[in-house]
Amino acid sequence: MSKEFEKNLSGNGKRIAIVVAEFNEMVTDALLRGAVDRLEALGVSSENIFVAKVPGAFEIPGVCRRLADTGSYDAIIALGAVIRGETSHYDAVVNGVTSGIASLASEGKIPVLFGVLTTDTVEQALNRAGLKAGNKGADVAQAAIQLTNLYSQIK
Ligand code: INI
Repeated sequence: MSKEFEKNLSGNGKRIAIVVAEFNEMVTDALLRGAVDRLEALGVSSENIFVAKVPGAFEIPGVCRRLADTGSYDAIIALGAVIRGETSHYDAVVNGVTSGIASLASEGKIPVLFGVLTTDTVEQALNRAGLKAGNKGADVAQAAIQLTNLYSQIK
């Protein structure tokens, strides 16, 4: 008979790092609040949530890698907002952060969650940071807990 790994959303005892970009802070603050609130709702204690602020989304992957290399965290959550209307180097920033996080996540050491909004307008970003279309920070926080519990079952 086949066996399925258990889906477990308990954050008890988990240590979670969050890397959040300050660029477009109105949006990223809302993502951060959404993430922290959801982690706490799932049982992560506030002393076990570690927040690193970086200037912009481009800086996120480097800090995520340093955090991953410590071996001290169960998951890392990357939060940012890259808005096309606000930047001429949108594609460069998006490509940098996306490929950096994707390569770290695919190493499979710990879950690395991609909570970087890429939108055409500030309004679209705000909507996805809690105004209308849910809060991406909360969604990726829950995904982080689900994945930490899956990773610990894979032996
Ligand atoms: N960083 C962002 O996080 N979002 C943006 O929309 C953005 N824009 O508009 O350019 C942005 N740029 C800064 C970039 O992430 C780096 O901090 C900067 O290039 C220094 O490396």
